Amino acid sequence: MGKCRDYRVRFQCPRRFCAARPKCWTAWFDRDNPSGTGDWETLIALRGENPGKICNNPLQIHVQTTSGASVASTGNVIAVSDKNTGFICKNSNQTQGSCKDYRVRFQCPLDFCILPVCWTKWYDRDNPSGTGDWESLSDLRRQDPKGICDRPLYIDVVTTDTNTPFTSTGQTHYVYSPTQGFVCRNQDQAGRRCHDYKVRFGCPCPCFSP
Ligand SMILES: [Ca+2]
Ligand SMILES: [Ca+2]
Repeated sequence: MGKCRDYRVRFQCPRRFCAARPKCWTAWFDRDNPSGTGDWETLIALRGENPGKICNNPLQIHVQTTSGASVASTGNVIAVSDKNTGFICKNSNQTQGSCKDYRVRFQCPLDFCILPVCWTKWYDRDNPSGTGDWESLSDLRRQDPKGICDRPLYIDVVTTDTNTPFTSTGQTHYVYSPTQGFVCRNQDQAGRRCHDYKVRFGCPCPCFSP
């Protein structure tokens, strides 16, 4: 007198089916100008400044100048241009003039563009007066067991005083991840002192969760 086990199924499809899976593009991002050392449109900085606006595993990067010209047309020597790091043009690499001003966008799975993200409240459980600012996900879950979804997709970290994105502070992280939270250690900083940060997590909205 048993009952059926609970099964799940999946199907193998022709390669062209998977290749044709719908995709989408993010908005264009232009966070830097080439007036300093170059034009830095790195993924880590863009994510820090635009939390939840770029998927975790982009499929492609698309780069053009802010006026819409192709990279090739500029004659610039490009240091980095890939979907994992983003885009970097260094003025020091140019034989004539400096880098143009570029903008970038990323191709993502369609789900990313159509499924809304719900953000938790802001958390600031620690101050950097000890060894650093410890806002790890495990500590935050202990403090607020029901406040954070099981699998956060994104993390947003800003200073508590000026709401400056962590990636714009020039400080070094020890942990910076949607699944582990955020830790800044004083010992890793040039000034031996972290700013005080607050964090929040981007989750699948409850009505869209599996
Ligand atoms: Ca730019
Ligand atoms: Ca803090």
